[in-house]
Amino acid sequence: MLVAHLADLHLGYAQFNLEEREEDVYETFNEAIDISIKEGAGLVILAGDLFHTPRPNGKAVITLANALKKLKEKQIPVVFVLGEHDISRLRDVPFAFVFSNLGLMKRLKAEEPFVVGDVAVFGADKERRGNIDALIEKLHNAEQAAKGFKKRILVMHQGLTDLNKFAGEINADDLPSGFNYYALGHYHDHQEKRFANLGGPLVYPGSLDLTPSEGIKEVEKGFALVDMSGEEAKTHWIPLHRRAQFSVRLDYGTLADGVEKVMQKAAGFAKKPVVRVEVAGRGIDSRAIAANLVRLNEACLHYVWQPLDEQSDVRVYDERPQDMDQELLRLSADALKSEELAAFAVRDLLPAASEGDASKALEIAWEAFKKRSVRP
Ligand SMILES: [Mn+2]
Repeated sequence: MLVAHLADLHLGYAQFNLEEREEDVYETFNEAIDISIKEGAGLVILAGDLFHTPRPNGKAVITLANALKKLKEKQIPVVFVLGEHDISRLRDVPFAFVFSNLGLMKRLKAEEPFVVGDVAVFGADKERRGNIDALIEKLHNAEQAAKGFKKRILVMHQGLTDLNKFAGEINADDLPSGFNYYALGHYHDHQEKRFANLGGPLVYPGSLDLTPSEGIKEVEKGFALVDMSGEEAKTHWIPLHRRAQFSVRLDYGTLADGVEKVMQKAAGFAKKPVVRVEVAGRGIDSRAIAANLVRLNEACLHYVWQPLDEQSDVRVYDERPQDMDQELLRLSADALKSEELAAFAVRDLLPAASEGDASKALEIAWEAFKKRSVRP
C-alpha cells in the first residue's frame, strides 16, 4: 500500500500578509492531494499543524474540507494528529475535531490502531517538553498494541533532539522500535533518517511552503509517498510546485545593472517570485537604493531589502542561519575568544542551563574548573 505523508500544512498562513501567498499554500496543498490520488495512495497522513492558527480563517477551513471531501469520494481515508499550531492556549476544542466528528478524517490514538489494509497506524498529538515522559510511555503502549499487525506506522508532531539539539524535545533512543515507518511533523525542512534502534525510516516531509521562521530562500518543499508493500518502508519524497523565492546580493556601485539581472531571473518563473536583496557597498544612501529597487515591483510579487554597509561589521539576522548550532558556536567563540570555551559553553553547559537545571549546570562548571580543562 502507498501512504501519503504530509506535515505542517499551515493552511491560512499568508507570508507578508499577501493574499497571493495565502492562495499559494492552498494550491500547493491541493497539488499534494491530487498527486496522492493520482498515484493511488491508500491512506493520507496529516502529521500536525494542519492550520496556521487554532482559529483558522474560513478559506483555510474550506480548503481542507474540499480536500477531505475529494478524498472521501475516492474512498481514501485521512488520519491526523495535532501540532502546536492546532492547539489553542486557551481551553478550547481544536478546530480540526470538526472534521473528525463529521467522519471526514480520523484522529489517531496511541492506544488503539487505525487499520487500513494490512497497515495499523498509531499516533499522538504534540506534547510539550514538560510532558515528554508521559508521551514516551504512551508510545511504548502503542508499540504493545501494534504487535500482531504486519505493517505498523507511528505518527507524531515532535522535534527530535538528534536532528536539532535546541529545538527538539525527544530523543530517537526514547522511541519504541517496533514500527516500520515513523511519520513526523514539526521540523519544516525535509529530513529522512534511519536510526539503528528504530524498525524503519523516520521522516519529516517538511512544511508545504516557506513559513515565518525560514526567511526567504531557494528550497524545495514537498511531501512523502511511502510504499509499505515491501519488507522495508520505501520513501519517495515528492517536490511540489511553489512560487519561487530567492536571495541576491547586489553591489551598491552597479545597482542598476544588478536590478536588471534580478528582473531577468524573476521573469523566468511561472509565478512572480519573492525576492530578498542585500545591497553591499560603502557609504550607502538608502534612498538611492529604494529608488532603484522600486523597478522590481514589475517582476516580483514582493521584495525585501537590506543594506550591508562594509564600513560596519554589525550583522543583522532577518532569516534563520542555515545551521543554528554552528552559528551559536561561532558567536560564542567570537564573544569568548576561545573555541574550546565556546564548545564547553554550548555543548556542555547550555543543555543543562536551558532545562533550568541550575544545580546540574553548576556541577558541570565546577567539574570543569576542578579539571582545569577549560580556562579563559
Ligand atoms: Mn509547523
